[in-house]
Amino acid sequence: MLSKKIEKALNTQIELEAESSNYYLAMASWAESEGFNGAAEFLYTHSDEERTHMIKLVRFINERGGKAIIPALKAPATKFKSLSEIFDIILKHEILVTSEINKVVDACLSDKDYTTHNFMQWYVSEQLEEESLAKLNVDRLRLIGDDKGGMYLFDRDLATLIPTASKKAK
Ligand code: OFO
Repeated sequence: MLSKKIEKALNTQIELEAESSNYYLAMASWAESEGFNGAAEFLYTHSDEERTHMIKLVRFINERGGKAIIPALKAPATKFKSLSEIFDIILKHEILVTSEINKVVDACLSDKDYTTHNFMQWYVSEQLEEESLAKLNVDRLRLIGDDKGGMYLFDRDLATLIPTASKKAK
């Protein structure tokens, strides 16, 4: 059975995952409308992946006798300056998500909730992958700078960098 404290922490995490999904969906839509088709593909997949992270939490809370709360979300930005801006935002956002996940893990330990602690380990390793992928893209974009040919190749190659974690989450 979940304690109220852990239930609340997990529900906060649901909100963050839902926000991530919405945010990346807005970025995907912007990229598609700007003709960055590789980036759009990557971001649509990323958005779906965040949704699976959210659902995994919803089901865990309910299975353990708690009540998952599906949150209202504020509208994400609709305009972005560039792919560089998008990947800078993603990296910052994923660093924030990692620190929030660490807080949940801390709460599990102080509550001696080893079942939830074990469940959260999936998120801990997932964040490692998400942060390193976001950093890889930020670094590549910094090298490309304003080079249009480089940007074309970056966008094209993004479709091959689609994270595999969405499969693992199911
Ligand atoms: Fe759910 O991993 Fe990103 O936010």
